[in-house]
Amino acid sequence: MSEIFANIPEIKYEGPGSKNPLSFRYYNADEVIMGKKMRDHLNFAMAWWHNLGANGVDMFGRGTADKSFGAEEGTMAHAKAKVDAGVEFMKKVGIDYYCFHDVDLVPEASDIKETNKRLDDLTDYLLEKTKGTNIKCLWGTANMFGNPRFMNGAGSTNSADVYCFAAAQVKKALDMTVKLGGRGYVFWGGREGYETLLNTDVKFEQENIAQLMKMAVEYGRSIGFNGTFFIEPKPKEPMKHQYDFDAATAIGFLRQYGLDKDFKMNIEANHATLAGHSFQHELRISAMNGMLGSVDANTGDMLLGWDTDEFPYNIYDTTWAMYEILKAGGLDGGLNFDSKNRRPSNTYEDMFYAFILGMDSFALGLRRAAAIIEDGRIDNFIKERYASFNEGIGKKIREGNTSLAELAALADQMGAPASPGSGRQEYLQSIVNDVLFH
Ligand code: XUL
Ligand code: CO
Repeated sequence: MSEIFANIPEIKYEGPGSKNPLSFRYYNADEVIMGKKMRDHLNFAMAWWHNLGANGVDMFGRGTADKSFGAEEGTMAHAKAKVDAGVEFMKKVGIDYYCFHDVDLVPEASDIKETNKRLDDLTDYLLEKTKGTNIKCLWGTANMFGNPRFMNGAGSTNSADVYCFAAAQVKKALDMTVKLGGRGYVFWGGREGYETLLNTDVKFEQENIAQLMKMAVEYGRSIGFNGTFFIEPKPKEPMKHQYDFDAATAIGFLRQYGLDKDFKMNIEANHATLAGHSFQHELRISAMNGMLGSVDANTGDMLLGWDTDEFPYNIYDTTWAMYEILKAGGLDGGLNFDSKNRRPSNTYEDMFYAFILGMDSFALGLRRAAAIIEDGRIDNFIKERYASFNEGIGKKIREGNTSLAELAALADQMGAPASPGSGRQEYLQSIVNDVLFH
């Protein structure tokens, strides 16, 4: 069969000095960093919806990129052409995983039975095309936000009939995730939130979402899904207020409803910044709760207030993300590029440049994060900073072996505490720059 990306070769590692635009400067898949191959630290994945679907359409204009791949859009022939393009693309950039929503794979029919038949066909075709390769699913999900039936939410809908359709889609998406060898299953609460409390019972809606997730766990485990369920927090867009605002909110929800053993977080960089946090903050909050599961690797534009889903470029961000991931001992999932080309970057070559940028940015981040950890100055400083809790009354506080009365008596004796010491932020930042750029 003829190539779709005919003028693009396999992208190879050529090292930092290379001027070849179709090469990696930092991503060397089989190179070992801190005891593990780069490919296994990073587990890069392609988001089916952006790379094979997004054509640059926005609120003000039509698409600029041709993603027909030689077939008529909206047909099963096109759905299969996307598989051909996706598999060729993944082989050429050297990534082993993809992520999908049900309706990214096939055009949705008006009857769900017909949609499911199309999904069966398409997943058969996808398995056939990836046979003999390492390419498989990282995670699957159901799109429960695009179809008008979900206008009032999916798990959070006011309509029991619509809730049935949400359940049916989750069931089918779980079947497909298992069929395609997926390591995870994602719930991104696209329309799970509200516009106004004048028509909304928040507690009722959250209980129903939890119930849908419980049924998903029960069903998933019953069909042999041993992977991790993920919640992908996002504070807003499309809803004014979304229930999975950020990692802390989503973790509290999971614990409240007894879902915390089966679920972890899928942290998206652009969602973190929409919530007024840094990417690193969201990763840290997830990791310290034992719930860092997977990552949607992208970046927002700090001058814009919406989800721009850009390819990662900022090495400080990727370094601190990889620092958190290394410290957490890795991910159950991987780094899914939930990222899309800018509208004017509309050629096939641009799709490759985008992945080269994203993969190299995270590969460089991994190298520099390992260097920061191996350098040790930052970690030692943090350890030292809390040293007053290593012995004496500090130790008793940590062990829960004291009381307000004992501590107050000590404060009386002291009169005033010694200075807690400088935070040394500027000194620490200069160490970071030294490790990053020397
Ligand atoms: C939307 C978003 C989704 C999820 C999967 O902002 O990030 O594409 O990643 O539903
Ligand atoms: Co995402």
